[in-house]
Amino acid sequence: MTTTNICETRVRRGDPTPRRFSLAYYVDGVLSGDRAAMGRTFSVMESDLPSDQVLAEQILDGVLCRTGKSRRIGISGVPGSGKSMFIDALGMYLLHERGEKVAVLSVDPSSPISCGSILGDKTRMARLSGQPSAFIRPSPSRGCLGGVARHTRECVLICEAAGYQNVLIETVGVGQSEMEVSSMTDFFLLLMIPGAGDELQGIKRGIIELVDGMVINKADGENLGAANRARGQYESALRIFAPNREGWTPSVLTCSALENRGISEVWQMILGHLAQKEAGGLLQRRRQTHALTWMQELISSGLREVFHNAPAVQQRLARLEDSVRAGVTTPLRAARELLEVYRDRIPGPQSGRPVLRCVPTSIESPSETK
Ligand SMILES: Nc1nc2c(ncn2[C@@H]2O[C@H](COP(=O)(O)OP(=O)(O)OP(=O)(O)O)[C@@H](O)[C@H]2O)c(=O)[nH]1
Ligand SMILES: [Mg+2]
Repeated sequence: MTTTNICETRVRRGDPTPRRFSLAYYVDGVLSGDRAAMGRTFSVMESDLPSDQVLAEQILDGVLCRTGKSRRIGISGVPGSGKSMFIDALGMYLLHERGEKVAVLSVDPSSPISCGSILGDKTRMARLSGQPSAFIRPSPSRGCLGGVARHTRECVLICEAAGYQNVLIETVGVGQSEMEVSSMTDFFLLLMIPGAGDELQGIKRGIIELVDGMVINKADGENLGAANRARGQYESALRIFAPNREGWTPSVLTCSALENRGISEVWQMILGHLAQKEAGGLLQRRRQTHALTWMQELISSGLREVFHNAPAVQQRLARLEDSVRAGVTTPLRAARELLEVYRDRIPGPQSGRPVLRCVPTSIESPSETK
């Protein structure tokens, strides 16, 4: 990549000023698997700047024809179950035993307040992070619902376009994030640990129903017996809670990420599941559903943003919130008023012109109804 490709836009958002390159730099860089270009592309994807959002869309358009060919694997489990170490072991297996490239999108349990990203995961993937055919991107979860980074889906496409055959997504085990990760992956793997009680370790039934496969990690040393007992228990639980989903009953395996045992068996289970789904056309349908879910989510979040930015809404929102907090107005009425004031001020097919239908209440000032 020559410096002549470098442009052009320097976008300001306080300090430090993010440096931006030409669209061709990002597209060509991603398609050629240039790691620096990939990292920069992720920064564009994760940026809140409107100009970056336009650029991100253009980059995705530019690489779209090379996406969709990877295996997308979600890996979840209670904190400390060994997800990072398991990914480290699985990644090394894929690299060295199968000669395939691995991208890891790691969603850190970062604080919603600091919006920071802890560096722990790279150190817990010590072997993989040093490999030229592995790409690890810990993403700040930014405190968004469920903790899954907002732009993980875009990042998956970037990794695919860059030629990574396997994209592994580690998620924090906090309920909603499992739903999100399962809605963007071909296979959802749940990691458990032995000896944490006979029950399902606080894993909710809803999550069990998402599971395509389960692995009892840390099946080593004195944990071995407990791991095998847990395996039997989880097999029974899955037969009850997730029987024969899409023609597949999730298996339960044991492994030790620490000792590198059972990793290839887990991968064979994943491949078996994917092959079965592909043959029946289910994989394609699952991805189509995921793409539509993504579109719907973008529409929802876009509408929410437009709604909250509307001056008419902003004029009323704080007062109505106070009123709801004080118990003077019901959330139902407050939401209806805000939606009405928003809808009626936007010229649309029904209204044709902005009309205010909302009846002023005691909590509104006269100026708000103008
Ligand atoms: N004995 C044993 N310990 C393991 C194994 N895998 C991971 N550990 C240990 O378990 C601890 C947690 O491992 P991580 O890989 O960080 O777990 P995690 O699920 O990614 O943790 P969070 O990202 O914080 O939720 C570490 O101390 C690991 O050394 C294993 O197979 N056997
Ligand atoms: Mg981890």
